[in-house]
Amino acid sequence: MGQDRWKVAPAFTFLLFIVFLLSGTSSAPSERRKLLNYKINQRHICLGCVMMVSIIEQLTQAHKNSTVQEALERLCSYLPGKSNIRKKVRGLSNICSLPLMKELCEKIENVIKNKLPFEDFDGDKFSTFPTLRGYHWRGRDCDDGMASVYPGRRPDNWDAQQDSNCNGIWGIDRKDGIPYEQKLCNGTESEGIVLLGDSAGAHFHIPPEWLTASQISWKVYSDLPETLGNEFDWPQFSQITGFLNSTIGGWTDSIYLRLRKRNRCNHRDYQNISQNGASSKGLWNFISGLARSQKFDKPVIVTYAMVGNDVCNGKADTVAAMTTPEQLHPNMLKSLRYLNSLLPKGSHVILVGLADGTFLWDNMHGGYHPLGQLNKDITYEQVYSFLTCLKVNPCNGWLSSNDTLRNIATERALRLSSILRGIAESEKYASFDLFYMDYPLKEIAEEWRKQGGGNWQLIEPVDGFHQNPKHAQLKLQWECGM
Ligand SMILES: *[C@@H]1O[C@H](CO)[C@@H](O)[C@H](O)[C@H]1NC(C)=O
Ligand SMILES: *[C@@H]1O[C@H](CO)[C@@H](O)[C@H](O)[C@H]1NC(C)=O
Ligand SMILES: *[C@@H]1O[C@H](CO)[C@@H](O)[C@H](O)[C@H]1NC(C)=O
Ligand SMILES: *[C@@H]1O[C@H](CO)[C@@H](O)[C@H](O)[C@H]1NC(C)=O
Ligand SMILES: CC(=O)N[C@H]1CO[C@H](CO)[C@@H](O)[C@@H]1O
Repeated sequence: MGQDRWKVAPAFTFLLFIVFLLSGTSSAPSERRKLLNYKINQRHICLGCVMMVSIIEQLTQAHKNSTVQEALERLCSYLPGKSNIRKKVRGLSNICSLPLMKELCEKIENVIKNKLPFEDFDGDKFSTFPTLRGYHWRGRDCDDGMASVYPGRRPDNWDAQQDSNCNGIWGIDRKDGIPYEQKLCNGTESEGIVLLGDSAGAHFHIPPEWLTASQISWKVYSDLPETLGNEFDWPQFSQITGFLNSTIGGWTDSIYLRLRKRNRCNHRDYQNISQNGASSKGLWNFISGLARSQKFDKPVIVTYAMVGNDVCNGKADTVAAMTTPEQLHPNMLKSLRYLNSLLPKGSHVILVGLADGTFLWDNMHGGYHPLGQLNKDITYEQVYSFLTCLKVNPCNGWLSSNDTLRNIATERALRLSSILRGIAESEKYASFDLFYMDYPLKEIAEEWRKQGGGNWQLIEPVDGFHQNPKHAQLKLQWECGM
């Protein structure tokens, strides 16, 4: 695809950033295209605007007290392309003009909706296209013209003629006339990996360089197109389904890569069905995105990891909006019954408990946000309360200076985790066995301390909320017992 359609302005970035922060609190069901129907309201525009002004201010200072106009010019010159939009931004004198910002947002929405279709020609849910929930999200299709060819399939006729499961193994060994797939894969218990998760699972990340004046340069925005296409998630680097070496810090290691290393027959057999803002309440709406056939496919390991949004929400009465144990229990049973009808026999399902979000406040509130690093003037405590004030705080319970409230959130998280544990202990299913594990935050922090790190380094700097790559890496090591 050409780069032309990506001549976008930074205003979008920040607005979209806000929209995605907000989507961290809603559990609206959405399909590929609906995912891109951003709801933009005055509050987000205002926050986007404040962030813009803040970046411009920093730029005027970092570049020898240049004027706002010069700073804006500079920001524009860092952006790819020479589109009208860029000209428009360049011509902006009143950067807080709400109607104009709104217009810009609508434009990008149209660009994404009309010109960037998800490409899946044979309708098997697997694609040869990376972003927009293509192969960065689930294994790359090796024949997008045939619905019976996709990763994870049990081989047709031992793949003597064609690679029906896209693992790169097919054909017949001339020496003995035995198909390679049969020789190499039969009896090896090859299996795939699926993640049903929230933004932590999808590996949510906004590069802090985008917001930190001293680091802004032309290079900094070069990832922008891909990042937008992936909804600010980086599943290709994530700890469950990651497969590409990271360009956002650290190297990639994932359960998928380990399964693949152990057995090359598992190549490409991964699916991430994660969504920013997902929770047990929304699970039912998107579990149907999972592509697996009891009849035709190999077993899978399914990890259910909704680690925050059952407690986190942006509602004013945040406690009332938290998932209750009485809601969680039937929701989970319904989803598990569905999985039982879908998953091939011999699969595994792992339920991960909720993370304890008091970690966020305890470790972040006094530190400086990237927007405030230049002048040492914006702390996370201020950012959190600003977000609350604008009604876009992704987690009113934990990102709050009210410790009674933070404790209520933690108690609820513990209750919900214990429901998950109880289900894993008592329910039995024919297609899979069921396990529970706590979210190992304490163990991760402990390990990181041993390596000389500080807890705050385990949290995403831009939003002060999500886990970062270091965190994910330590978590994987802990889960894999090394
Ligand atoms: C910018 O101007 C302020 C006051 O006019 C001055 O204190 C500061 O040192 C200047 N910064 C730079 C980078 O020139
Ligand atoms: C595949 O392996 C199973 C057991 O490991 C064996 O019973 C079966 O005969 C094998 N099939 C072929 C076609 O090699
Ligand atoms: C990532 O890079 C490291 C070091 O260059 C290499 O050893 C590793 O195999 C790479 N991993 C992937 C998934 O490409
Ligand atoms: C803190 O939160 C609790 C629980 O929601 C609430 O009852 C209390 O009034 C709050 N305290 C303050 C100072 O806002
Ligand atoms: C390609 C892909 O994985 N698509 C699915 C990912 O998950 C969402 C729900 O979160 C589904 O709507 C997509 O179809």
